[in-house]
Amino acid sequence: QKTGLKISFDQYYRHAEINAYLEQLAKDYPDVVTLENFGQSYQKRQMNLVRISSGPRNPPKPIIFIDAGIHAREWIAPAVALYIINQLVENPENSNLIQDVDWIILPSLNPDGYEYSWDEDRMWRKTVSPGTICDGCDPNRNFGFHWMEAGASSWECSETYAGKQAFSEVETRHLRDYLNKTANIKAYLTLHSYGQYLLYPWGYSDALCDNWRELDALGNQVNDAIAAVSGTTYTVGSSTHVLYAAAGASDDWAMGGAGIDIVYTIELPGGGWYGFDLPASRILPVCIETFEGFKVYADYVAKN
Ligand code: ING
Ligand code: ZN
Repeated sequence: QKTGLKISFDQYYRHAEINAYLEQLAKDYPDVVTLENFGQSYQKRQMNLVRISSGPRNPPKPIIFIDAGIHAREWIAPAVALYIINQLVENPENSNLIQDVDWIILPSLNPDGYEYSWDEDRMWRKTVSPGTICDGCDPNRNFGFHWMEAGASSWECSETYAGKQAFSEVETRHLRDYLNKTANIKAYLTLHSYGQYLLYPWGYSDALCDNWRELDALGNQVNDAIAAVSGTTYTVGSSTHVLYAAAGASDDWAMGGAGIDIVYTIELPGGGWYGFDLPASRILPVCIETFEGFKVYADYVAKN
């Protein structure tokens, strides 16, 4: 019997509330949702992910892995991740989306930073691991693939501080280990804000990944599907070509380290005063339009 814990998309949720929702879903939909321990954050917050699957198949179904919240202040990212989970599990109209694809979704990859952005500094981006002068490391410069080669800082007070060494942060190590041990991940999608970009590798230099034409074409299809809802358009291209070079990001590592083929950093729309503080009234419209893009990813992964 469902306990009826209701999630809505007119507000942002604290990390503990996100955990509570995931736990409840796993209880309410045990045939479809599996809650998994991803590990603990630096400050020992519990990080969970959900696997969403209509059931096993032989050979196994391809998996779409989605994470969000690697940057603390980008609150719309966990919100969209929760919406995807909610729609895949609780909306029967979307049952086709879990027939041929399994989904693994981690809505809160930097929970310490996220909570700090609620309680202390709305503009916090990094982790909170202590430094000598300044705390925190940019987890999206901390992955060990061409680490520190571009767009990252070795100064610990910088917003793009890459850490003392690659994978210095426990949260990035958890992601590395999870992607390394999990077979059949076909697509890695990481949610950020803001700017409306669909970015594919590489970020460490202006080189393009081998399958960039495929990623460019698919990105344009995703953009078309999102734009059809209410006109929001995304810029599609490699990180370095359309935004800026940055080494040590999770997307480069997902492709170059974990060997995943379909890899994008998705920069969701901005809003509010700073760009990261999209008003709560904008959450639902952004979720609805973005979900159309995820349908395109699911379709592509199922067929290729
Ligand atoms: N932007 C991303 C950042 O980490 C990015 C952009 C991602 C650049 C991946 C290169 C590679 O800076 C935000 N908003 O975090
Ligand atoms: Zn970001």
